[in-house]
Amino acid sequence: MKNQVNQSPVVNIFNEWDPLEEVIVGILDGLTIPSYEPVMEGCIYDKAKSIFKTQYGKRWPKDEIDAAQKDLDEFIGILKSEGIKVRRPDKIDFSKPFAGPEWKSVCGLGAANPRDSLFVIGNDIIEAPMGWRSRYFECFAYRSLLKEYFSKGAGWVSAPKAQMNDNLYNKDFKSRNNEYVINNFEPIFDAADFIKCGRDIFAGVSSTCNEFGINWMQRYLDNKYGVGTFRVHTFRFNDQHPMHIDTTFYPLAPGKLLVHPERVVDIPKMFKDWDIIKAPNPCIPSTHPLYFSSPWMNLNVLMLDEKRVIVEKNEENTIKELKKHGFKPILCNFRNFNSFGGSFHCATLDIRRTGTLQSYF
Ligand code: DAV
Repeated sequence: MKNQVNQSPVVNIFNEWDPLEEVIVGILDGLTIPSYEPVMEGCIYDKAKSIFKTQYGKRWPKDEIDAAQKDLDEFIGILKSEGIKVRRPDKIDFSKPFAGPEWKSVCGLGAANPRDSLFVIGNDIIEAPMGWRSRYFECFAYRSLLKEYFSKGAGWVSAPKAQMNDNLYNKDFKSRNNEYVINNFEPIFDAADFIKCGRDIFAGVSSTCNEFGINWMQRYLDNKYGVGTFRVHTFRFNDQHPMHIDTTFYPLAPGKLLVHPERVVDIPKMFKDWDIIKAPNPCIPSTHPLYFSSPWMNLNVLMLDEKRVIVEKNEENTIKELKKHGFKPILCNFRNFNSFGGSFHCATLDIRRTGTLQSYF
């Protein structure tokens, strides 16, 4: 294979807000119900548990997937009309069983939420170890794209393969603030447990991300870019089902931080000069099915640049609040997609934004 390294990098990401040029958007094809596994005790809300315990290996209800697909098509249409290049994962059969030497998974999950599997920083793409056994091979859905980006000069690396045996999980775990179902047996993270803000990267300890995983990320970045180039900050939030930082703590633009009003109790001192935007309560009806998450999908917006932000069409309070802080919301229906674990930030993976590495503090 011929390696060509372009002058302008095909992969270029340093923050969440530089003008977006190319993005991967997840797919609903092949989305399968995984079976209940130890990590879910820390992530899944009680009312959603039974489907994983009884319906595993099956497809999600067709009418719900069809409705989510309609949302996704609308979202892709908006991105394209804003001039952004949209890329899609490979269609993989996630219904096949797989195993490690010490565990089995009856099937995979899907590739609806690329933000979880791959961490893009600078010109580099890092495959996450993943917090769920059922998601162990999820990054394979992106391998065609990864090979293409690699051939055009991007870095491509995988975090250490996790053993994911029973030693990783805390026995007698109970969902409480500051309790996590995983311990520090080995480095574990989902890519969405990190969020980027130039030289500063914020990580939330969660049931899919331990301190060992965060240390691995800091050490990797130190070795690759030099000590002090990136500063990974570790936070703990008040959340009984912590999973991923992007519904909790989200630097939207220079000087503007969006936070969950209850999970973030103390704003870190480094943000003393920033405009802190407390997310309003979500408007999603309590009857709407949410299989993987809390209703706080309203925080999970996508920045197209420092002003333009994609927001769920029905989240009127969030739309108002963002306008008040100088943003220009672009509205898109996404409720039905939300059922499957994420909103606009989760459903995408930024590949290229126009911009350079800077410090915002
Ligand atoms: O707030 O339930 C959902 C995960 C988003 N990737 C929450 C976290």
